[in-house]
Amino acid sequence: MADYLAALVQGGKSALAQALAQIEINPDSPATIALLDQAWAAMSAQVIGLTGPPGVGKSSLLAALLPIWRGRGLRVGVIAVDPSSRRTGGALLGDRARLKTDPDDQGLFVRSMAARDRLGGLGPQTLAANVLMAALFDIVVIETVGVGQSETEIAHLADTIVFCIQPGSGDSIQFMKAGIVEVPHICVVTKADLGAPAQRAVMDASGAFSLAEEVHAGWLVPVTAVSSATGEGLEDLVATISRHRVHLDAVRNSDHLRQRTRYWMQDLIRDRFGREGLARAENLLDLGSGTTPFSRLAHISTALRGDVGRV
Ligand SMILES: Nc1nc2c(ncn2[C@@H]2O[C@H](COP(=O)(O)OP(=O)(O)O)[C@@H](O)[C@H]2O)c(=O)[nH]1
Ligand SMILES: [Mg+2]
Repeated sequence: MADYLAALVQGGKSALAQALAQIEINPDSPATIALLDQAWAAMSAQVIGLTGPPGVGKSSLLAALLPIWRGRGLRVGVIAVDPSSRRTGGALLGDRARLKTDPDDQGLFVRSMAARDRLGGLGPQTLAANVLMAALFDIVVIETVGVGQSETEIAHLADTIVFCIQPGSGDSIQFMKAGIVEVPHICVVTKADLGAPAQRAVMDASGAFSLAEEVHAGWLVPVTAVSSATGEGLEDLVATISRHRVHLDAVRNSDHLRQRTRYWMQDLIRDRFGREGLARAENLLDLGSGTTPFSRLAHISTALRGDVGRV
C-alpha cells in the first residue's frame, strides 16, 4: 500500500491543508481511509483540549502559548472549533481573538472548523483532523467553547483537558453544579492581571477540584492563574501540561487507545446511521488485531447501507 503519511510529511503544511480538504470532499475514498488508518497508527502528539466559556480568553492564551512551545522546538497543530457558525449563525459575543501565524513556519499549523451540533460541537471532520495532526505534530490543541456537554465530548478526543474560567464569573460554582468538575485535568484562571478577583477565583476553583482527585488516577487537578496580557503564569502552565503527559504515560495501558477509538467510532456511526444503525453495528465494532478503525468504519458503513437497501 502507498505510504500516504510519508508523502504528507514530505509535503509540509500545504499537503496537510490539501489532505484535510480531501477528507471533507471524499471521506469514503480508499486514499482517505488509508491515510487516516496510517495516521491513526502513528499518533503520538499530546492532544490538549482547551475549553471554557466564550470570552474567557482561550484564543489569547493559545496565542501566548504557541511561541513558548515553538521556542522549545515543539511542533504544534491547532484545531480551532469556531462557535460562530453554530445554530445562530452569528458570532458569539467575546470571541474575538484570531490566531496570527507565520505561513513559513512548518512547525505550526492552524485549522479553523465550524462547530456542529453533533459531538458537542465536534464534527467528524474534527476527529479526522485530530488523527492526522496527532501523527504529524508533538502537540495538538483543540480550542472549543465549553458549555457543559462539549466538555465530556472533548474528553474522548483529548489527552489533557485545560478548562478556563475567568475572575468574577462564578464559573467554578456553575460547572460544579453541571457535574463536569470531573472532566478537566488542569484548571486555568485567565486574566490574572485583574488581581484580587483572580486570586479569589483560584481559591474557589481549587476547592471545587479537590473533590475530583479520585477520578484522575491520582492526578490532583492544578488550578493556575495566567495572564496572556502580561505573560504571568504561562511558563508554569506549559510545565504543568507536560507534567500531565508524563503522568498519562505512567498510568495508561494499551487498552486506552482502543477504548477511545471505539467511543468515537460509535459516535461516527450514530452520526451517519442513527441509534438503530449503531445498534446493528455493535458486534462489528471491536477492533481485532490487524484491523484499523477507518477501514473498519468503511466496512461497517457498507454493511449498514446494504441493510438499508433491503428494507
Ligand atoms: N485583562 C485581560 N484580558 C484578556 C486576557 N486574555 C484575553 N483577554 C480579553 O478577553 C476577551 C476574550 O478573549 P478571547 O481570547 O477571544 O477569548 P475566547 O472567546 O475564550 O477565545 C478579549 O477582549 C481579550 O482581549 C488577559 O490575560 N487579561
Ligand atoms: Mg476563541
